[in-house]
Amino acid sequence: MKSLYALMCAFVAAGVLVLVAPKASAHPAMDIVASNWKFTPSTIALHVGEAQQLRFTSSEGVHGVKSDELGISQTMITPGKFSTITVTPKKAGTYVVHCSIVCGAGHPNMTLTVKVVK
Ligand SMILES: [Cu+2]
Repeated sequence: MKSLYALMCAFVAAGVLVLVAPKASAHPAMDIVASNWKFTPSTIALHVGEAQQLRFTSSEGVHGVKSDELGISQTMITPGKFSTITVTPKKAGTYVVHCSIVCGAGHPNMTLTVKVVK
């Protein structure tokens, strides 16, 4: 069951990569590293209406991100790979994005804070 879920996540992540990869961003890509059990950096700032490419990778364990509010579909983050997504925030505010894949003891507290400013 667990491996089926991982496989589904892989397909979803691959689909996301194909869909967003060709889009250009006005800002340089931002690198975010997931590990057990945190995102580094743990807080990022984005601008309303401006596309930003986020490149996720993992230094330890399999993690994920997903945010309906920010338009981030389920994206798996695995060691040795980059998962690149483009986010264009619609509304200012502070969004707390939880790791979207159960990854162990620290999973419930594993968050990425996204501050969207005008
Ligand atoms: Cu997790």
